[in-house]
Amino acid sequence: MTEPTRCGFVAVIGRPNVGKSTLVNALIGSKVSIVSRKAQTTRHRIHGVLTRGRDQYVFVDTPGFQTRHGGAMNRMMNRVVTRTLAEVDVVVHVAEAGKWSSGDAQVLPLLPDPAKTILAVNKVDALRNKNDMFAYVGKIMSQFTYGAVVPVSALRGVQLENLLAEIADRLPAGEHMFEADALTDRPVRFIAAEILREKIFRLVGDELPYGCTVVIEQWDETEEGARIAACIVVEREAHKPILLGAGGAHMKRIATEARQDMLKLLEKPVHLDVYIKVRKGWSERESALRELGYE
Ligand code: GDP
Ligand code: MG
Ligand code: K
Repeated sequence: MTEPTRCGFVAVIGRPNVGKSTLVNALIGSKVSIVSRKAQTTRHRIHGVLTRGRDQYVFVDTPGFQTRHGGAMNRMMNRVVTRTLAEVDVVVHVAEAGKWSSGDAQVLPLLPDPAKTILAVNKVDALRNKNDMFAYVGKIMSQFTYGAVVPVSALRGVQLENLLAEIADRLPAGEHMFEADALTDRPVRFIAAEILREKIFRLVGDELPYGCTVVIEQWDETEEGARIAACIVVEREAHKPILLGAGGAHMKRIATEARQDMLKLLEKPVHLDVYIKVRKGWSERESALRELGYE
């Protein structure tokens, strides 16, 4: 008799910049959700799917917690996180080796049943003294009793098999929800917008406040190529020159790099036009957020 298949949702949670996106990408083995140095670059739930033998893991890359800024954006993201954790089968709480802060502690009250919750201590490659790990994990375990603890390095691919094995142990028996080769349930248009947003954050993320989003306004695709028009929505007139850079150099680079990635994604020539629009105080108004596609 063959063993039944297993399939379940896996949420990856943790404060910004602990390496959640990097970890999901490393586990799936493909670049699905975006990665950047800047906090808050994953605003959407992204399902990355990994199918191996009888097991199918459907990853949900939750948005990071934003603690310093209030507002509608923050409340909405925390609601998304809470709802996500209630729905999933396994929760992977990602923390950074040797660096436990109030941002990490804020995650604890939201964690569900300890039995389905795994602590992944990421960035072990950056830890100078490996012995520090015991004290670090001990301190965390005194606050929440995780079902398992796995030290990993998402960047270097260390211990990822062990993490997958712990997750697999917690997957419920059931039919697979996705085709074996499915990578994400996000439409290609969404991924294209994420590509552009990643380029913006990488180039001007340090100067540009969080209130910036990308809307795909035109998408004409044929066998021969794609014509895409994207609009970058910023909160203030003053954000425009930051995005543009001297003589439009930033914008040019952002558009060029995004176009190259989109070309790889679609595997055909891409003509990309990028515009900037100012929409005052948009992150404070949930109605505006919904209009822009944040449900
Ligand atoms: P997220 O905000 O939790 O999704 O974090 P990201 O995946 O965007 O990663 C934040 C930063 O940490 C990026 O600069 C990553 O390259 C870096 N990072 C992620 N995983 C590791 C790791 O295992 N080791 C090291 N040294 N850096 C990592
Ligand atoms: Mg992320
Ligand atoms: K990030």
